[in-house]
Amino acid sequence: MNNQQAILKNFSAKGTIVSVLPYGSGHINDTYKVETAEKECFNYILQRINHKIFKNVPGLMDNIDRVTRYIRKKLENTPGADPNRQGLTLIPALDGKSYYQDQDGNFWRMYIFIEDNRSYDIVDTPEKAYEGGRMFGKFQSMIADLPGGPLYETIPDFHNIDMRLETLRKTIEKDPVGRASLVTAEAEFVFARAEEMGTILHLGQKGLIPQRITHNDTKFNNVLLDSNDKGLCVIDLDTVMPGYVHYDFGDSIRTSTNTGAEDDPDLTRVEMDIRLFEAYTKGFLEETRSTLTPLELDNLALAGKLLPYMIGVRFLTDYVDGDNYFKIKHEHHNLQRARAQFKLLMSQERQFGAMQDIVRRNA
Ligand code: ADP
Ligand code: GN1
Ligand code: MG
Repeated sequence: MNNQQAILKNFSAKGTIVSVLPYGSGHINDTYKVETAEKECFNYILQRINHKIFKNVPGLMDNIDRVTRYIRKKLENTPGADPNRQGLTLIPALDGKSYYQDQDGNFWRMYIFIEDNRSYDIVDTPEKAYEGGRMFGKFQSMIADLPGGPLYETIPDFHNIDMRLETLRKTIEKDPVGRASLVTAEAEFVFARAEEMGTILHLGQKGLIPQRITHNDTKFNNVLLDSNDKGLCVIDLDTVMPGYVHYDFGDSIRTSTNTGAEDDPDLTRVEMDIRLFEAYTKGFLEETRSTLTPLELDNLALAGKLLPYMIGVRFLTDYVDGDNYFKIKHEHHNLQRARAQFKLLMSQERQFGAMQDIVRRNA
């Protein structure tokens, strides 16, 4: 807490700090909730940005600064909107920058804490799934006309499945911590599906589907709902950059339709609930369908399968590599996560016809 207290002195936040406590369940950054004594002052989120993963933090923060300012401007011009709750608000450092770098080279940022929010790791009703779909769809349409040129690519090839598979292949070959023999069945599962899973990337590479500004981390806990479970704010903007609509749709399907946890040790709990798929799709397409091309729409259901596959590949790679990327809670956590993602994919494969029908009905 002392270190964080010293860091906080470098930001222009108002109020007397009473506590700084670890917060949330993100796998990448270190997040703290900062509480202030005065009723009239905001509480805050303080984050140490993972600069091992994000190699150019000033570039990343410039993206976030541009996106949050643009959304704020739109909200300020929307009657009845609340810009401090419906968008993220950065608190500048004392030198005016959007982040502070400490003596050890760590990068920190601060946001206004959005009060009375609900953040869900598992979605249990179609109403919540619908709200998430609406919010991520709206986010995409809100920043579609962002001025000032393309956003900086904070992690190059983030959703390039060919590259992810190549990394898995090489990591298994190198076998740095002697785990390769433990993942033979999972690797076989992965490589048997490689061709189908390359479809969206290859359409993009041929210029047949457009690059848009996408969020790229639309896990359901990256949208905050309000105390009535209505959509409030899209958060976690580290990977907002150019991408295909499929990545945003698919990652939300991965997390909003799973009846189990992302890392469920009990695979019998992991299934795709088709009612949740329908509700999310309805919300997402209500906000985006007028801008999507027929080919984008034709491949949305496939995107629902692609993201569990791709994140499963990433968890598996990190496991074989010795857990250098995702935060883990126990020794075989990344393998457990990968298995849960592949179980979800199998459930989707059984229901793929219904997924395609739902997209068609809502397109
Ligand atoms: P990570 O990249 O590690 O997932 P996030 O930016 O998603 O980091 O933050 C982690 C968690 O902190 C979120 O899931 C959410 O619960 C909470 N959080 C982040 N920003 C805010 C905010 N401005 N107001 C309230 N809660 C927030
Ligand atoms: C990470 O930051 P967080 O926890 O919202 C990861 C996503 C994965 C997700 C899996 C920058 O998201 O890509 O889908 O974990 N973020 C990054 O839960 O790699
Ligand atoms: Mg997050």
